[in-house]
Amino acid sequence: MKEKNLLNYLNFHKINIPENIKIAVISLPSLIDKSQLIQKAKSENRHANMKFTFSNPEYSGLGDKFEWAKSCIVISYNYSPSSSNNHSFRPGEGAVALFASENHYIPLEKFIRKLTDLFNNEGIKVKQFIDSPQHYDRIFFNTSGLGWQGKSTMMLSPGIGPWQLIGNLYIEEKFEDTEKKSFSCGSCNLCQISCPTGALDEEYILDSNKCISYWLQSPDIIPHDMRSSIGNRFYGCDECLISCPPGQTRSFNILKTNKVELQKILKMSSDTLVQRYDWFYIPKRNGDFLKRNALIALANNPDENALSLMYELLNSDSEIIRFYTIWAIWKLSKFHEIKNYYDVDHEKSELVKKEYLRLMK
Ligand code: B12
Ligand code: SF4
Ligand code: SF4
Repeated sequence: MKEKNLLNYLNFHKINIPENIKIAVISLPSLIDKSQLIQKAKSENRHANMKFTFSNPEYSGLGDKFEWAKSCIVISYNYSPSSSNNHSFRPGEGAVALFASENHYIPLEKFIRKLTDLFNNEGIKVKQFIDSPQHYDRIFFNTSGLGWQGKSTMMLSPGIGPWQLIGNLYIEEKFEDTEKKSFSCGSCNLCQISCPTGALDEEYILDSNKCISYWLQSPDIIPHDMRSSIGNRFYGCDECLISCPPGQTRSFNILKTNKVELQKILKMSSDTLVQRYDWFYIPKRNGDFLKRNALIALANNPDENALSLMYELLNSDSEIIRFYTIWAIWKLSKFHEIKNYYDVDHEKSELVKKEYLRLMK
């Protein structure tokens, strides 16, 4: 029996595919299993202790998770803007990577919900995954015809490059496979040489220990050299995406919405920050980690009265804030003045004391 064509099926059910959504079908079982590669990254400690898909690679990396599933629809949402703007930052401004300038997962989730409702109404079982620790979202992308895995490890498509988020919908219905295409990066290596920290020195392999995007989401103490490499980035890093030629089909750079006023962030309460950026991955949902990012970014891109705010923050109730403020003042070469605003003998936190003494040397 001839398999159904998904596009015709959706058309028949009057489901519109928005312009910035692309879909492809892969029939199951796929015999695809990325568990070992995820496990390998973990055993070589390239995962920098992250949990996500690394918690249970045997499951997250398995393509054939469900006996009942006959196809998987791979859905990609292109979040690149249609207008362009200026990439330059003024002192005191921090950068937010484009994927996080707003909750770009919403349109992807909305479309997947539409498909789910359709299949549910037809009595067809489905299971969706978007950014879940249970599922490696890139799993079927390069065999689905949508594109290929670049040397940056990003999934790329012609005309879109890396600017896309990926979701998967397993369905209990056989649909025709999408046409396979073979693409590659060829001899390009621009992402590798654009990465400010050498996290992509080995092609197709990311060392998360060196990745800025990782550190800005990590609860661990950020190493000193990494703090400087972070520059004015407040959340996420886009260097390996911006440099990628297949994604440069429009002359866009960082939009206004990708800028934050770092001092404003530092003056907000931590709870307000968590609410304001509820789509960010924030360790322990503790807004102090976003303030930490803002402090580092402000020390790397200070404006006029950055220092006076830092002096105030030396008396913050938060251990994290005091810890990074001490470094920020050191970074601005004003460590010798710290004694006028802060008494290390009254410091309750051993961690903060240690940082102070380390920077004293
Ligand atoms: C953990 C994680 C991170 C970590 C680690 C990223 C990584 N590359 O592993 C950190 C925090 C650093 C991160 C950063 C970012 N992330 Co992230 N992240 C994830 C998450 C949760 C799991 C990824 C994972 O399992 N990695 C494990 C390793 C083993 O996977 P891998 O690098 O893809 O490994 C492959 C290659 O090494 C390849 N390989 C190995 N050897 C060879 C050899 C050859 C020849 C070839 C061809 C391939 C190859 O095989 C491996 C398996 O396919 C997924 C969501 C999900 N649930 O899947 C999102 C996800 C990967 N992230 C995403 C995004 C958008 C980002 C950022 C762009 C955000 C930003 N602007 O800051 C950056 C990009 C950094 C980068 N260059 O990858 C998107 C990527 C979409 C896309 N187009 O690919 C995803 C898919 C979320 C989503 N649902 O859309 N992320
Ligand atoms: S996200 Fe930034 S630090 Fe991480 S690999 Fe890409 S360019 Fe390097
Ligand atoms: S910058 Fe070049 S090498 Fe890197 S992912 Fe893009 S096309 Fe591939």
